[in-house]
Amino acid sequence: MADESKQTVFSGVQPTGKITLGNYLGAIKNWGALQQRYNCIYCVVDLHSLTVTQLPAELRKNTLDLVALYIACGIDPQLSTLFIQSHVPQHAELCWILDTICYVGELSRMTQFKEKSRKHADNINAGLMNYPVLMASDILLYQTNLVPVGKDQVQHLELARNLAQRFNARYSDTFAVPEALLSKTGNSIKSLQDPSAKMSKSDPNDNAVICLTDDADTVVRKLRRAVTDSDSSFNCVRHAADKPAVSNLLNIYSLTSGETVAQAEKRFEGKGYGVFKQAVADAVIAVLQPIQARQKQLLADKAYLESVLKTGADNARYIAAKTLSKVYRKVGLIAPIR
Ligand code: ATP
Ligand code: LTN
Repeated sequence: MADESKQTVFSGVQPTGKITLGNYLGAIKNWGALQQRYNCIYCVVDLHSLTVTQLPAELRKNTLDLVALYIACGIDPQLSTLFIQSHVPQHAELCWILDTICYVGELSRMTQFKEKSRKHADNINAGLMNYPVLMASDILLYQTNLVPVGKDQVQHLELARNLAQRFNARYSDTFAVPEALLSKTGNSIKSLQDPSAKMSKSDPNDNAVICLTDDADTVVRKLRRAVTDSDSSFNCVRHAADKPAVSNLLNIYSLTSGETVAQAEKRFEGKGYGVFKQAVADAVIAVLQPIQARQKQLLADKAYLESVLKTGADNARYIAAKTLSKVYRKVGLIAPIR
């Protein structure tokens, strides 16, 4: 059960497509380290993924794969609450209440909504627009203080903060007001083909993205093909604003090898991009291989995964129900007759 003296951390990833190195370095990698200090709640946000078209069988597989991946990446179900969003009905229920205090204008201004509307022009559904309200519900149900995410989620988190403050002002103090927790160098890993775009699961160009499931040969090939910067200091491995592609590779190297960027710049001085890219590949492979092996092992043990998910959802439901009944009472709904 939750230790009341600790602050609460909540985060989630959608079980859509292949999880990328960006998802790992920007979010999941940082979750494990928080488990001792905080009450951590980690969720596979399957309801969010329905905002774009999914094949049901694929969604089911991706959801379980992601549960196993969380554990393989260091989430310890003994220390953290790990569950699937749709197993806790309070997420969708709070979402309805928060919908009624959220303005359409706030949602239509969201960068992710605009981008996804462009990408999925044939399916601009109401859920796509409402997506950040469901995310606010995820966070606010657990009285969350800190949300470890990548930079692209800061705008959504700002909305969650606004909704919490708006509800608190209107109905008296109910929700904790959460803050984003950003990784210093990993909060925005870029595409290997275009350093002005983030590395994204839904990028149609396979070479732009390293997936956590990629084997060693694939990682080497993708990094060999990664673009570098066409500046006068060709073949110079330096972290600088005018070298966004090399800086991105340096960030990836630093986060996977454990060396600082400065140490890496020194190591690759005068060595050229070929040697550097091979070293980045080696560091990435050394991180991915044990994760892949552990994930495979976990997926072979369905009974264990199911027991983790049952305990996680029971625990989450208990906390979520407390917050939701408070919310229902404050807005004037009559409590069910028992
Ligand atoms: P999509 O491409 O479908 O938008 P995504 O790759 O952004 O998906 P999400 O499930 O939306 O994946 O994101 C999960 C977590 O990973 C979030 O905390 C998000 O901020 C983080 N994240 C995603 N991409 C990156 C990236 N390139 N660098 C750092 N963090 C990232
Ligand atoms: N919108 C997030 C996924 C997400 C999330 C959350 C992250 C849904 N609910 C709650 C943190 C906290 C994304 O990464 N696209």
